[in-house]
Amino acid sequence: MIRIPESELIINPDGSIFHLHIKPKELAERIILVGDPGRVDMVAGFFEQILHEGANREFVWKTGLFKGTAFTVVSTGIGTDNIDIVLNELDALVNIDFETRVPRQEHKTLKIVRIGTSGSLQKDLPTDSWLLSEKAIGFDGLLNFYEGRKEVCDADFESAFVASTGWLSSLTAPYVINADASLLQALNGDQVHKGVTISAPGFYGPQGRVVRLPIAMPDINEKITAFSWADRRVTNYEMECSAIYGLSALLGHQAATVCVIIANRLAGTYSKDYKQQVKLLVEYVLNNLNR
Ligand code: R1P
Repeated sequence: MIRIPESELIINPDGSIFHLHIKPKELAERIILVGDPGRVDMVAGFFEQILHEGANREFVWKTGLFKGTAFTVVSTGIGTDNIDIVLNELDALVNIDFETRVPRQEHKTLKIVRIGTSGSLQKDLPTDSWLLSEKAIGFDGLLNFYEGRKEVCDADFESAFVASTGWLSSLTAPYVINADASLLQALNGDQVHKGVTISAPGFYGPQGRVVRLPIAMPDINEKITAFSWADRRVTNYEMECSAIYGLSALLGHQAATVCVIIANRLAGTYSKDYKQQVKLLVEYVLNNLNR
């Protein structure tokens, strides 16, 4: 087995991983990811006991017990570049021996659920509803840096999407990837909409927002809303799901994303108080992952 050099996997002097500042024994198998560091305390508020906690930059985390089961909640900050750090470091914590710096013989699978906020691209997906992402479309290009991209992505869906939207060749080609089937089943429920989620590498231009700058594909959102392929339509925009699904598939972890819709891009509406819905969704996810 090849020893991973100090420069490639940085372990802090206290034995914690470089950015997350988590030590291997402090991580639970069930992981909740939130974007906003301020939401970590809200999630941990459901724990009856806090076992470990820490913070570095935008990565704030707590491990605790929810109805007797250990969960770790970690904030990722915004964007798929942060997800590259979070997913690789979470995986290293369980699948690399920090003493010898070699991958462990026995693979450990994490259950990772992102709870976020999102903008709807469909009229019948209103603000304050919940959306479980069955598939993600990455506009961000992160997965293209990894060798196994082709094996885990849905090439047919990608081709149909590129053709139907008239995707510009000057932009990074979108990648399409599924959520973990068992987590989708665990999180399924009457109150949960299902859909296909775009993760964009920005909030404004990359999500078709025009404030002062004109954008390269002015009619992109109309085309996305109208797109359908194999009975699937694209439902919403956020900024992390694609990389979470892609890296989880490559690293051998289970991942799903469920978001509260806080804006409807077609109707031009914005939720009056989405925070209550986020809290209800957190409780729903914790209970469903605890089964
Ligand atoms: C943009 O405002 C942020 O909000 C959404 C996007 O994915 C992006 O991270 O999700 P979170 O509320 O989970 O951060």
